[in-house]
Amino acid sequence: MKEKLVEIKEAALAELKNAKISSEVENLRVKFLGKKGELTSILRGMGGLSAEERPLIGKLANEVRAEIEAKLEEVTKVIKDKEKNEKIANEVIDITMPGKKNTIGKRHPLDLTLESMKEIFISMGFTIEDGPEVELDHYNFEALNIPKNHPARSEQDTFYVNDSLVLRTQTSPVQIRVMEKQTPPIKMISPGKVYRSDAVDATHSPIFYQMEGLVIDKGITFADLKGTLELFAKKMFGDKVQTKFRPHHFPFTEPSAEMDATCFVCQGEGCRVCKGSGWIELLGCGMVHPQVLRNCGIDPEVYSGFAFGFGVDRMVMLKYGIDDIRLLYESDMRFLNQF
Ligand code: 2U9
Repeated sequence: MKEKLVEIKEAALAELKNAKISSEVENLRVKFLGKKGELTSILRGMGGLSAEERPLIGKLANEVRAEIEAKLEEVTKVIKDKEKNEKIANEVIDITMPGKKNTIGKRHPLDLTLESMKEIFISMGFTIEDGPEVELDHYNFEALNIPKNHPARSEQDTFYVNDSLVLRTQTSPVQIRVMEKQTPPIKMISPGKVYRSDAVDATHSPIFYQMEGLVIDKGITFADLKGTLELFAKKMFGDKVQTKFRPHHFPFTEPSAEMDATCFVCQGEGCRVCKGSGWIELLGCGMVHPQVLRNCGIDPEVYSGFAFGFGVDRMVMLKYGIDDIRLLYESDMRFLNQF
């Protein structure tokens, strides 16, 4: 057994001397010192030794183990150092190589315009409200006083999910929902995506963005509507902008109007953008129809209010001189990089 132990020691030291990589060293550790290793199996056989032999062999076995462990440690350190130096040498960074360019995304022009419009209304004390894009027919049409035979309800204009659900065609349902649950005063805007079953062309997209506003309180008049929307136009397009109101018709407002602003390209002179008229149609507006107030449980004898709505895409197109709405939805980087 003594000879066997010396044999193991010599074999271990010789093999460790030839090891080149850390995995080899680990394999040798298992081979000689592991649970199923050569030294362990010798120690297991010590039961058959005499009482005199056992301490001598035990002592020798411990010395052999200690020597192999010391060699293992020494070889491991040398190999680890060598491997670390090789790794560092291979990882040298060539600072003369050209860098990799990171492409950074940009805000979409629709998002930029929406943000500046929201900021103007927030500065005037409006809250921003949100609502579902898949909407009940009741909120999208019925509560807004839009009659059953109105063309806006036809399948040519509206995407129907089923008989009572539509993709909202305007953000007005958000105002209805707010009026139902909140007693006036209400001073809110509802920006968001709307859907219409339009054929796509340069000025029509089945998805576009709207921003509507609603103010309800005691004693609100058309003068409040004019003051608010004129201030909005000046903050949005500059102090020189003038506005005018033309009578119009909407089922949900009475009286109703459209507001035009002097063209911000030619300041009213007449140009390509305003088609020579000097004016640009900006938005629709009016005093909230008493029936709409009643539909939401608000007494029109006590409260009155005004509402307005505009297409955000149209604003973006006017602001940046974009002549095709499709550009806003194609995600073409050559277009988007210009903002
Ligand atoms: C309630 C009461 C009244 C919202 C209004 C308009 C006029 C309007 C159009 C602009 C261009 C829609 O995107 S567009 O096609 N909107 O002209 N919208 S008044 O009136 C409301 C809304 C909610 C409860």
